[in-house]
Amino acid sequence: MSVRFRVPPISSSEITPESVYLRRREIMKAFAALSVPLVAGVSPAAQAGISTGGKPLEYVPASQGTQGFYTDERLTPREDAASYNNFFEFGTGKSDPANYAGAMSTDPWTVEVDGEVDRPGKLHLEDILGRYPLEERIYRLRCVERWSMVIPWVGFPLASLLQDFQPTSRAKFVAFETLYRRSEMPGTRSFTSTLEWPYVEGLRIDEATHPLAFLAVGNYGKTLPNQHGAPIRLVVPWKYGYKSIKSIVRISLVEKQPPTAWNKSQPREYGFYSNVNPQVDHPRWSQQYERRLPGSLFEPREIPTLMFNGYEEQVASLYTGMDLRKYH
Ligand SMILES: Nc1nc2c(c(=O)[nH]1)N[C@H]1C(S)=C(S)[C@@H](COP(=O)(O)O)O[C@H]1N2
Ligand SMILES: [Mo]
Repeated sequence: MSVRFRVPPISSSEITPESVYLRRREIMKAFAALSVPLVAGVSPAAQAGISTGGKPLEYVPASQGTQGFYTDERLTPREDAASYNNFFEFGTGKSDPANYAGAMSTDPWTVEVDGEVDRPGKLHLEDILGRYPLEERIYRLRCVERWSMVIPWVGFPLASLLQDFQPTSRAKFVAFETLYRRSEMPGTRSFTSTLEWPYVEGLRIDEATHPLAFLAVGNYGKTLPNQHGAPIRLVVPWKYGYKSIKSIVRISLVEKQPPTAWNKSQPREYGFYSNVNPQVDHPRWSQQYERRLPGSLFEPREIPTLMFNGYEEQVASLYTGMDLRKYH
């Protein structure tokens, strides 16, 4: 695990100058309203006044370190990361979270830890911030829908929190649950989503305690904007994005494999493991390529998807002997 983790750098022809890029929907918008001027050098999301997060955090910055904690790929600009999200509690559209998640109140916030632990209990967000030293991790995150980003997260290893509650020997899996507050979450009141609420996710205990599994309380140096899952969300960089559950209120150590939101909704399409795997197609599309955001009509920035999202060296041993087609 001491070998420095590297990925091939994106060639300069793939890098779109800031002043040139326009995402598809921005172009559509520009056509729809030709009177709207586009200011060179400022992204459309920034012009639209998207909230990109709150208070500055103190943390150890990411360094060109080991074990996949760092990549020197170009960061996704924070305005783009904060305006193209999946957070179905606020709607199914990519801009719904940026538009509606502001209504979610995140203070006070409590995370309950229960189940197969010797010391069940609750942590208030302030306890969490006081207790766990914050560090930065620059991770790729790849959505099952084939877009990907590179985001500097601020947080701490999930393993540190789990350890404090002393899992028993029967704790084989970790189940996570998102806040479910209908009054603040229009997507949970709509009939267009097939998900059940609250949104739930799960990991096997050895996945959850792997050093790459991260609880983020911020990104780009500040507390999380709500659309990214404020005030605390999971980041599991070798799995498809939906495993990285947002706005967590409960973490339960359990003996049996827990249900997960997407698997319950469409079991044929979404398995429990959901490791990024270019060899295993989604039933409706290939997973071999991804589009690194921000892309544009002119430069889609399509790149090959890597096994375990490029974290193979770090995590492959978790799955030795498993048929990754069957356990997808
Ligand atoms: N509670 C909750 N968590 C969620 C989701 C969601 O709809 N609800 N969407 C997931 C999906 S599909 C993705 S791709 C990532 C997106 O994270 P980001 O918007 O911070 O990039 O969040 C994941 N976490
Ligand atoms: Mo996703």
